[in-house]
Amino acid sequence: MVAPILRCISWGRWFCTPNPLTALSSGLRETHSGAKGLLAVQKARGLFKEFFPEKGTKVELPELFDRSIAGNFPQTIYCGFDPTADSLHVGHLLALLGLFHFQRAGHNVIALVGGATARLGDPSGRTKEREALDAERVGSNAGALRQGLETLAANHQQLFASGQTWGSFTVLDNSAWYQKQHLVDFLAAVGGHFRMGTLLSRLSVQTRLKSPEGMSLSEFFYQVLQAYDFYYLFQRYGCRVQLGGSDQLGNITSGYEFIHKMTGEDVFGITLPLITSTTGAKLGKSAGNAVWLSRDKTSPFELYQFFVRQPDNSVERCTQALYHSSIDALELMSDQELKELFKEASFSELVLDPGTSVLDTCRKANAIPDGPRGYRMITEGGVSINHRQVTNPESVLVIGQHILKNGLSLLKIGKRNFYIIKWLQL
Ligand code: YSA
Repeated sequence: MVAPILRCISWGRWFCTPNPLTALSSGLRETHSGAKGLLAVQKARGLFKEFFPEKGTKVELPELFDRSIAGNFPQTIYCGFDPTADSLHVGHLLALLGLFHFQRAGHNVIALVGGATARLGDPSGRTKEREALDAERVGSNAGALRQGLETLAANHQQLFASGQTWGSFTVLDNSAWYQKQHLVDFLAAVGGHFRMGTLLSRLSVQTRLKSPEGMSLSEFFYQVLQAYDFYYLFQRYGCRVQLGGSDQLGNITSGYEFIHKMTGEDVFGITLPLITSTTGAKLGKSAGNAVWLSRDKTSPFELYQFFVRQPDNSVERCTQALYHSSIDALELMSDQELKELFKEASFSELVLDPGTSVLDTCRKANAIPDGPRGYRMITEGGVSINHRQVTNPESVLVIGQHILKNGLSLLKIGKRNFYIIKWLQL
């Protein structure tokens, strides 16, 4: 069972407190020596699912991030978010964290609000057509999403800043380039480069064509717009990588094919695993099971409860990504924020001596009884540190694993007893 704690993700005042431990934690940060390592690290963590194409014709994806290849650094990476609601939700979190990892590694990232695409409705992963949204509604949702993205990015910057050079975080809206686009000009310039057979073969299209409702032309056209966005961002910002949940595979492939046809250049897609509900449905607004990141829609406590409730098998299903997202989020929290979230938890400040063990920690925090009973609580699996079960009482605490980058450890005894430990003299 994981208990990711994501209050710091829900925007609003949770993000307002600068982390007093930033300076301390910066020394403990995972170093991003380049995104070649980042790709491998995040794949191993389960945040990145697939990279495609596996090989470019001129360049391969890892090479783009290899500092030793002159002129190839920094890269620009984008991910799109359609404003079909007035808040981001937990499903968007993985993609956003993916962008943040690239940004910390020195690359420029673009969060694209789909002010135009949201009007058509992405058919990917849907069995039914999306309810049409009028321009006014999409416009106000787009404003809310932009604000959410900017708040998250600003707080990420504030809480995670280190001496290293970060890439930029830019929010764009694709309505900016479609607003001025004449339909006939667009079809004449772009339409001829897409083959119907290829478009029809996409899983998102096939699924919908076979459904009783069928598929509308606007939905069918969606992938062309997303492909054009990728092309536009490639031309304007040199963006060669698009990130998205695995439901975006078809749309990203359309962009890859279009750019390759138009320019002969290599671009790439990176997918992330889909977070699903316990019944296997993709978490999101459409399935009616969204867990919002805006605190006005889902309270921090409910957000936390959502993660606590995740059964082991669901966490395994969406790989380790969710678990690691929770740790990333936990690291973004100040001790003040943790205290607020875990109102019931006891908070101790302890000195970390060399060799401090799991047993010492539990005892010093008064989390387990003295004697053999306390020892057994650990060996029998009742204790976890930072959501990872620890069963060896003698194992020594390790910075980066048992002690987070912000100098905190979250100790859990049994199902619901939490102890927050702030380590002094790290
Ligand atoms: C992308 C690129 C463009 O050029 C224009 C628009 C887009 C938006 C894209 N077609 C889309 O509809 N995205 S979304 O608004 O539904 O979700 C935003 C991102 O979060 C996507 O990458 C999506 O795959 C991801 N996502 C949504 N629910 C998810 C999830 N990822 C993991 N688990 C979930 N439950």
